[in-house]
Amino acid sequence: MSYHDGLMLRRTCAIAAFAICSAFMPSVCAETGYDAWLRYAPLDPAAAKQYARLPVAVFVSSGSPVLESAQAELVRGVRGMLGKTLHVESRMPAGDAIVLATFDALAELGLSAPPEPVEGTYLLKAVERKGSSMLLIAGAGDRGILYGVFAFLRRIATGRGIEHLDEQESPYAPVRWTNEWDNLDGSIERGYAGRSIFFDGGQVVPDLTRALDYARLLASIGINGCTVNSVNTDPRTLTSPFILELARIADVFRPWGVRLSMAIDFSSPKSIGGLDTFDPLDPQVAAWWKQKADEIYRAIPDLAGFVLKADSEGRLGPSAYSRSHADAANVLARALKPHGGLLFYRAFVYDHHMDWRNPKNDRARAAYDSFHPLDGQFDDNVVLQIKHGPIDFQVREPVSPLLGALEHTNEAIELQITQEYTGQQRHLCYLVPMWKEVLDFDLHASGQVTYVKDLVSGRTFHRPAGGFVGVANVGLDANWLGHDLAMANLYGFGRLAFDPNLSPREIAEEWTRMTFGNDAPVVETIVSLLMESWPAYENYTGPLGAGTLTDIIQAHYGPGIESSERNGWGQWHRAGADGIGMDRTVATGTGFIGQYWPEAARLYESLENCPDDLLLFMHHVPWTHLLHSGKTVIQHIYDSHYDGAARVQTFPERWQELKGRIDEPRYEAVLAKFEYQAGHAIVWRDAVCDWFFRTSGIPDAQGRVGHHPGRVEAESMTLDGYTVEPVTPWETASGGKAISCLRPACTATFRFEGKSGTYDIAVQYFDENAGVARYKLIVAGKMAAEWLANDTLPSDQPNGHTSTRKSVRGILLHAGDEIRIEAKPDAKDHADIDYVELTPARR
Ligand code: GCW
Repeated sequence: MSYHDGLMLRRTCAIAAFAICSAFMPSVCAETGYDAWLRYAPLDPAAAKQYARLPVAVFVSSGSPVLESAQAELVRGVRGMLGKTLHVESRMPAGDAIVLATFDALAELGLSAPPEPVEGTYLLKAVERKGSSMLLIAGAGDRGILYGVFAFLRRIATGRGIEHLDEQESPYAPVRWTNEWDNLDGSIERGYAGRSIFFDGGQVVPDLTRALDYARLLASIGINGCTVNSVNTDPRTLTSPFILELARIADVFRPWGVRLSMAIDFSSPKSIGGLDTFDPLDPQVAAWWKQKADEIYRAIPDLAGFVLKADSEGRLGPSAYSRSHADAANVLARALKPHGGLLFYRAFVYDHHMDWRNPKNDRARAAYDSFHPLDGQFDDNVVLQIKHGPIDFQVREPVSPLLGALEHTNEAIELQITQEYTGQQRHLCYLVPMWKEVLDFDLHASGQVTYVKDLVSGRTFHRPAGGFVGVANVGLDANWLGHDLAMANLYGFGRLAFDPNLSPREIAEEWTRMTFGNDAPVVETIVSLLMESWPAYENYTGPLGAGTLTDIIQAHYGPGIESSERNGWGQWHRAGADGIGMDRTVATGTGFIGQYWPEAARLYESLENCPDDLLLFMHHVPWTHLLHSGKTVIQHIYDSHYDGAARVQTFPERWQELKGRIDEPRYEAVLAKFEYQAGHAIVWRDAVCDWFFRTSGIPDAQGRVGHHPGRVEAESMTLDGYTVEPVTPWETASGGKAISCLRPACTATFRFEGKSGTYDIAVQYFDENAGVARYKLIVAGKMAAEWLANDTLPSDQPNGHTSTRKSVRGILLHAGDEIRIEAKPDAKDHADIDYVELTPARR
């Protein structure tokens, strides 16, 4: 569905919802996901009752674009959920009222403000005043009021009372930003939900409605900054005409209290500025940056700052002139300083041409080795932006030791909302529990209790700036992230950045209630699916801290176990005949563990202490090494992959229990995603288990690996037109082979030889991004299913990215029945098939 179709549908729905829902019937009206958690769907009458005494008069003590948004949002939310129209009064009403006021204005109302509140703090309070009830939504600054309004509406949407309301919240840290990796041509690096909402064809898009609506979503969870262009930025970003275009985005962000920031290219003084150098210590270069910053602030007076990726993955940086990262950061920070801007310097700096033969080389060391020696050399408006783990957003990593190694430098933690290594929004993977573990980790900096959340927020070392950055990469898909349930990650990022003491379950529940309503089975099911999803994903994709065993060179999506070895990218797991894991100990390994403060290092240095889930990140061990769990490493790998895949087989069935309780379009869309995920988890399971079996030579004690009852390999069928081809990498096809149709049409046939009964039939085929092949499944002469291979998976070859399962359930089979697949290839999609699997019907 296009954006405009989505909007139309949303509007139709809104009108219909009003007609039907004015009678306060539970709404299962068609939705696109566009409204995300801000749907304001009508509450059922019983739940609405507790808000019956909500005043209808609203008074706002002053005016500003942010306050206008706050007031309009309040009216919109109350009207949607309670069917009540609020009246905005220009003077303080004599009777009951909802009052929106800054803390500064509270004295005029005879009320006292909290002492020294940080910007964005809000207070919700029920006050009796001169015999009338006043519901106060007060805040430190206009943003505080806006956040207060959203918090108030959240209470109503989740059915919490407002009787004796007295809630005060302050944002945990000043920096709560998203980064978007959007390119000026409209593509998005590691974006999985369509094209950019900001750019197209080298320009800012003419209609910025989508950007405005995004800012509203961000504001509702307390996000106050957004970098709109990719850190792999185009130098044209800083040209004068483009700055004026960016100013249009800043204009639509502003009413929601979201400040624009931009990623910049370090070589700009030379590439677009006409200088013959970009040496940060050259006075001409400093002057160029200063004049550029002045020009930008004339167009965007509230620009939040710059983000810089330098000397990383081919980006130019200070090393070109043998200057330090501090030299580079400071020249920019000084240009921003007079305007109050921040310079985010990314610590994601490593050598991607490292010699893999040297066992002492270690990419995980890079950020600490590059930046720890510079602590104290960065200006006060520089923030080091540090990925949460030392490698790169893997399904499991230890906390980056650099986060605990900077006492005199501002820092922000970079988390990834877009699921680059965690299923790319085709798999459900609720990341909030992972982030929470990271934020609650005690790095023991200076021997003290120092949780990551306190280090990054600047609380530990009393830093003036710091906080949380989430790489979001929303796109033009109507539901923003491609998978309706993936929005729990965007929501959860904002909620944790505002209050990292919230629990992942609380966040999941709050998000579910707002996104799908308060129906108990809906809430229970969705919360449990969310909570199970990261452990399940970890189980079927990556064992014991070895990383996500994905193809790390290309798509970062399907299995590609050996792709991390024998190259310079440094994501090595070093699996071989003798065992697996990176030895990062101080005693015999790369010394990475020595980058932690001693109390944290002690957790990892010895095999006895090292937690199982990070064992292979820290140690190289034999396949038969016994884990704390009592299992051998190899048996754990087999078991966890079978467990993880089995867990997600339950997802579609559990979702189906919600039919009729969720609007049809979102119900169907999520069901399709779950069906796909269940199939792809089996691809993962088999690829990983087969590869580790071949490498270790140790069979599965439970006899599952390599034995697949009911599976008929395509290469063993009677083929007409099809030819047998090897698949690369071999482990991504059952038996390493598939059949490929190089003629206009082909068939593959076999006879069912099992016991008569009802079966589920799974056809494992490859849906390449090179054409749209057609398939027919014919059982005993009758059409059982017909489908197109028209997904847009990230490869044009048969492999772990494209291997896809078509499941046809409840087919009656008699011994001797013929099962035939008829296929028509299209362009370079050769209608490849891996196998067919028959299992006694499950549902
Ligand atoms: O994980 C890698 C991604 C790159 C990304 C880089 C980074 C924007 O694969 O696409 O580039 O990280 O964070 O800079």
